[in-house]
Amino acid sequence: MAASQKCLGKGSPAPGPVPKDHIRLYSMRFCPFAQRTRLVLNAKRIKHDIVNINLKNKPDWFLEKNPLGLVPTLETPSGQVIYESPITCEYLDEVYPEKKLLPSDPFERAQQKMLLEHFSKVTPYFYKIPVGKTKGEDVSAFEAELKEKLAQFNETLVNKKTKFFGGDSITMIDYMMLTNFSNTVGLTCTPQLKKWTEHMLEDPAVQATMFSTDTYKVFYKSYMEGTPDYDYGL
Ligand code: GSH
Repeated sequence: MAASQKCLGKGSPAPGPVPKDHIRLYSMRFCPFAQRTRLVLNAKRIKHDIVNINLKNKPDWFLEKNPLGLVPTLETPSGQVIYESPITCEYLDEVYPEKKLLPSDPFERAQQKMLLEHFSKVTPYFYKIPVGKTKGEDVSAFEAELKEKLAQFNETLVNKKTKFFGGDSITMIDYMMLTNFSNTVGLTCTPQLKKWTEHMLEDPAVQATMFSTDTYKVFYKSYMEGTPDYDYGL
């Protein structure tokens, strides 16, 4: 089940058919969007296999499955293809109904999706800040904007008075928002968000899909240098 295979690039033979009782995830080990799908697969204990893709040099057979050329992409044994991380996660939650991660109440579900829209405005900063720093640029304005947005998430948790964004146990929105915020800016001004991060790190699905801080550092260094080491640590 673990993502342990070396990535496949252009010219690699296409993997065989998806086994009958499995679902397949096309992934990249360090992709935060693919991690969402990996979290849901793990949390719901869904039988799956993982094919890692060399995103710098994508195989033609992968582009035929997902013309956007993005991971995560799911494939079922009958050849159905599903992509875009929130769509893959919702699909899995619907098709594998045990341990539902999305709330059954339509308003609560809508609230989670709205929160995800807010979070999606934040994700570019996780790229802009480290890239700017690598280039020696002044990123203080980006950092201030990110801090302001994180303060809003902190406020959401304060108002809800719950451990997680959907209540006192982990639900879909927590997996969608999983990020190591503290890598980008400190969390001293957002104590509830800091606690949320700590609770998240206790979750078995989170532990099963995360690498060590040092491993991420090495990967991101290679990524910033333009030669991402997708197989680092294998
Ligand atoms: N909106 C997509 C989602 O939520 O699934 C974003 C996925 C995404 O950007 N994945 C990156 C990717 O596949 C890897 S982290 N990049 C390949 C490319 O841009 O060509």
